[in-house]
Amino acid sequence: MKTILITGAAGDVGTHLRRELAGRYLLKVSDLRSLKKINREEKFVRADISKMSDALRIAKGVDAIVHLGGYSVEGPWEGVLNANIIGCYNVFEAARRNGVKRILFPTSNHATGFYRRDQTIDHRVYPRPDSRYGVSKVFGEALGSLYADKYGMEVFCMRIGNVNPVPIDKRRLSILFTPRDLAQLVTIGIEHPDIRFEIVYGVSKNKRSWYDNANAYRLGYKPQDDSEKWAEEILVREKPGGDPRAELHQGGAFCVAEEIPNPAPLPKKKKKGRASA
Ligand code: 15L
Repeated sequence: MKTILITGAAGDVGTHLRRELAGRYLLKVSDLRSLKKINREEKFVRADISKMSDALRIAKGVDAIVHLGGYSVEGPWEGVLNANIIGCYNVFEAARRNGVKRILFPTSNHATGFYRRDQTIDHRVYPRPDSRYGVSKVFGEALGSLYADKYGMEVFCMRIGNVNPVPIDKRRLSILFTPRDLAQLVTIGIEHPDIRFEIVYGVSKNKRSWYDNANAYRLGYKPQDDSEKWAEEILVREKPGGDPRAELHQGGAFCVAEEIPNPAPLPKKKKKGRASA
């Protein structure tokens, strides 16, 4: 059975993924925070990926890395820099030095959030980040491309929408990514024999999607879920108005906000500039 390192395992996406992958892989799970519950086939290692020594330690002896660790929304530059620029570099470099060839990098819909909602975009569009956070995801994609071309690593970038069992608002109807579809795409990223450098969209088969996800389908992705069955209920609930720039663009509030509340804040005393791993 393959051993997979999941960084940022205590976060929302990490928690869904660990549950979905349980029993299919040996999971080495890391984070700066403690995990609420550790399953039998999991091994927890606490780490701060903004430190190279920690990144080198956790990347040892694994077959692939799913690098979820980092700042997951728009926020102060110092936090984004430490977690998503320095931390991301450390994880790629630690993988290379440890001979781990395959990295799955969950980038984000916010790498392309300044495309308009009336546009359909595919994996070949030029990035249009909507935030410092979005810029950090473009950095991760570029780093992945470098490590694939220069060092022969196998890099699978998933521009993730919103991981949730159900959509939470109108924007998320277009980018819902259910946990079981997430698990399917991650499994392709781990198992597909021909990955060199790929960008795919991490979304379910949503009727209202803004993406042409042909590259994911080419690799065998067959999403099971479509947000449309919740559309009526969501649209009735949605209050009209809001910032017109947010409404116009795919990134929504990320296009206008300086800070989005962090869904997984770090323990208070460690918050400044630390990276969850
Ligand atoms: C993301 O990239 C974030 O990590 C997540 O917390 C959500 O905000 C998501 O995008 C979204 O756009 O809903």
